[in-house]
Amino acid sequence: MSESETKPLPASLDVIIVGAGFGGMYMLHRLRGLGLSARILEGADGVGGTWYWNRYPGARCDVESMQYSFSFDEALQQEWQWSERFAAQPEILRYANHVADRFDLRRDIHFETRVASARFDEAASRWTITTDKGQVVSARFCVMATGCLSAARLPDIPGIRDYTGETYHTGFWPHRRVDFAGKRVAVIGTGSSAIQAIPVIAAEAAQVTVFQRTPNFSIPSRNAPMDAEYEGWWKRDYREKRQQARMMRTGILYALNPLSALEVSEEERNAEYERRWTNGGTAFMGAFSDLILNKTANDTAAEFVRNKIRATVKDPATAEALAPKDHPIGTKRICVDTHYYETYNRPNVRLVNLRQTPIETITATGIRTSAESLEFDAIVFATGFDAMTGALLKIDFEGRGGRRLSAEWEHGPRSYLGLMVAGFPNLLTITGPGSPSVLSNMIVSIEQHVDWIAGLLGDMQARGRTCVEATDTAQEDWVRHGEEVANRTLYPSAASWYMGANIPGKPRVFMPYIGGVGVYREKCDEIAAGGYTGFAFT
Ligand code: FAD
Ligand code: N01
Repeated sequence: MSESETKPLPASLDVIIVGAGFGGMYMLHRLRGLGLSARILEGADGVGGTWYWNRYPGARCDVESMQYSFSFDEALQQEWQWSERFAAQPEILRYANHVADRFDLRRDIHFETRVASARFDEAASRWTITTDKGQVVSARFCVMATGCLSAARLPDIPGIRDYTGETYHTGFWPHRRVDFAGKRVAVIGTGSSAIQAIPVIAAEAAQVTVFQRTPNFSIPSRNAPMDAEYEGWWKRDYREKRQQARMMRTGILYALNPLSALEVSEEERNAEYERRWTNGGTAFMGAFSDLILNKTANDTAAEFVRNKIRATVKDPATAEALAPKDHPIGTKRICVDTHYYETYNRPNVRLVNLRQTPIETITATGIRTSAESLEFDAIVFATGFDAMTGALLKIDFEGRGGRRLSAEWEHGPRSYLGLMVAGFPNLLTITGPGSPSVLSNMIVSIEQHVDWIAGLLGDMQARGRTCVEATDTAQEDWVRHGEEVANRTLYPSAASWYMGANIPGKPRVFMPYIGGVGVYREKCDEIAAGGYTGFAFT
């Protein structure tokens, strides 16, 4: 019998939190501090969210460990020691478990419990939440910490169910070690997950065949064991550095060059790209201030990376197929790798360019493209997520007057600040669409949202208020503002998951807020200081 089955779920609570990733865990901690009764409902049998599910070989963070960690507790951040510049999944999962233990969170988490529906009772101003096990709980507030990248997605490839070999999805990888030794492995997809997994799988398997529809830009991570001096530099004044990071565009403290790529000579420009390529990681995109604003500036960075790919991959046709030309660099989430392009020089690795020879069907024994039939022992689907809205829309939400979230978001998500949706009182979303979320160091954005929500609930407690709702006008203004800011950038020109473009039929709307983490924080703080403008209370 699991822990959750033995722990009764109270019939009535102040707050239900859905999800026990970093967002849900920190929310629980803050609510306890306010003296509110709260429980987390979590589908998995452990904490960690993303880092619980994504156990594929090579899974690793692309924000440096010193920054991809909680900042809310000085003792925690001083004591925890990361072993590498960019932490791998097992270490991040250990950290999540450490946080759960250190703050005694588990006693209020119900694992293996999925929320199926939530209905707002207007008379009582409370949510009635129903789980997949038929449990029903009433809560004043519902906080969704369901994650932006937690609804893993298998593609609609014909024959997918006919395949009789081993299948894996990077987003729900088995808990046991998967042995690829001596096997013929297909990998479908070339996003961040695939780019991390392919070099590791290729080092073990007999053969790896990568099925690529669209190439992505990837920057070497230059991962290395944690440098004690660097760790010391961070920890000496961790609080101050974290504060600086919070005000950055991406919530990551790194050097942003204020110059335009077009105001320096070609020599200087390439020297800056080279310096950042050598240093590794996503800071590459900070080389110049206009890379996501100006296509001509962006082209210089894109061509620099394409030339790196051409210089690394020995087979010219493979190199050209791997060199992205369909989107400006950075407008799809930039990838960070360890020897990704070099892997194509291995004799056991082959790239199939699906733009030339598309997959026709998956067969019982492998994959058939328009050109050939290939047999595999295993297929790895690195095909991504129904991002940002997927996990929320899996839950049947019924708000005020029978409003359904699925209907409200039929043409794309609409929210006020990515925190609340008009018509759904007392429902809060951590890193919801309309907030910086996936465009940031997500732990920074999670902490900011959790702190803001805790502030709101504390304020309501103090004033004896029981119900909060975003007004339609505030929501419309925020959605319009979000669109305007996005349209000033190159982002909407890419067929990315930020735009919902990876899911057939999903509305094409730029979902995160691109105004910047620091700017967004200031707006949220101003709104709170002004008595929560744009929110209606009863
Ligand atoms: P999650 O960690 O996604 O947790 C959500 C939890 O909610 C899950 O455990 C899920 O099971 C649960 N849940 C969802 N729906 C329900 C339901 N209906 N009922 C019950 N439980 C439910 N971000 C960065 O900033 N830097 C990185 O380097 C980075 N690397 C990443 C690598 C991978 C492979 C992926 C997939 C994402 C990465 N991210 C990264 C984004 C990452 O998702 C966030 O950094 C962060 O972990 C999100 O935490 P969360 O608590 O918001 O959501
Ligand atoms: O998913 P993706 P992901 N036939 O959507 C292909 C975070 N993350 O799991 O582009 C063939 O990026 C699809 O092709 P196309 C990070 O935010 C971070 O890799 O649609 N191919 C694409 O190549 C990231 O952005 C890290 O043409 C099909 C791939 O599958 C996000 O999670 C590591 C297909 C999906 O790529 C998602 O990354 C991992 C089909 N029918 C994840 N359907 C870090 O390094 C889909 N594809 C921190």
